[in-house]
Amino acid sequence: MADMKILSDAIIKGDQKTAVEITQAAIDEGMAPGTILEEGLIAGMNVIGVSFKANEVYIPEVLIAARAMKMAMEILEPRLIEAGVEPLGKALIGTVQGDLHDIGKNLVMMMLKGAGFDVVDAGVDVSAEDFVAKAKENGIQVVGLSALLTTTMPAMEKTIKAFKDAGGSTKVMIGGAPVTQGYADKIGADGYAPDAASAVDLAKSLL
Ligand code: B1M
Repeated sequence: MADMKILSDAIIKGDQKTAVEITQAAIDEGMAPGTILEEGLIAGMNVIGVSFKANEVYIPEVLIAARAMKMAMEILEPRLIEAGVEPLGKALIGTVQGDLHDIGKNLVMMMLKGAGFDVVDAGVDVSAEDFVAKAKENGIQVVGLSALLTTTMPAMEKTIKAFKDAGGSTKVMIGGAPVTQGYADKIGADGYAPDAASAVDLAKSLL
């Protein structure tokens, strides 16, 4: 019988081949897709998230684990849809207007996917209007704004204002190297996360 502990260990090690094999074996044995997701894939990514926060693993290990998860998800996703397994929530992530840095933003995206969120990638250099339009179009609950330049931080404030003006209940969280909790409080963000693993905890708390 496909062992979910071996699957979660394969994600932690970034062992794509084993992750895909065990996922396929579990599907073939008729295991519930939600169980494979929760007890295998998400369990593994959760360990990576905790270790990343504690500086026990670094960006390359997170990227390798996320890639293994992505490969396994490719075969599991159609089964999840068939089984009607609901994502944890819907998130939209992008880098604000004027800013082209996307490595941190992509990490946040991968960790959110790893935690079970349905994530829409808004890309880089995204205007306040585009964030609001994409959030509306996709029924987004949590928006994540990333900025790496001190000169683009004001675009976060502009985007938060655009969401407030548009009304609705979408929550906006922010992050990126120059961003601080104090800045988040000052511009009225719903939350700030210093790293990708904390962004997952924050997004969950904002749902
Ligand atoms: Co740029 N750059 N860059 N750059 N670049 C920095 C940011 C800089 C600090 C370098 C320096 O001068 N020491 C500096 C900014 C100075 C400042 O504003 N204070 C800088 C500059 C000035 C520039 C240009 C203006 C340079 C120029 O052209 N004169 C230019 C701007 C272009 C633009 O955006 N309009 C520019 C360009 C570039 C490249 C294109 C060459 C490249 C980006 C490639 C890419 O992203 N695809 C680049 C890079 C790579 C960097 C450095 C070296 C690395 C950034 C990075 O990816 N870090 C950076 C210097 C440095 O940090 N050492 C630098 C790794 C990444 C994982 O960390 O994004 O912080 P980070 O994400 C973290 C957290 O911040 C958090 O989670 C992640 C990890 O857990 N996080 C979030 C991020 N977003 C989050 C969102 C959340 C929550 C958490 O919620 C939603």
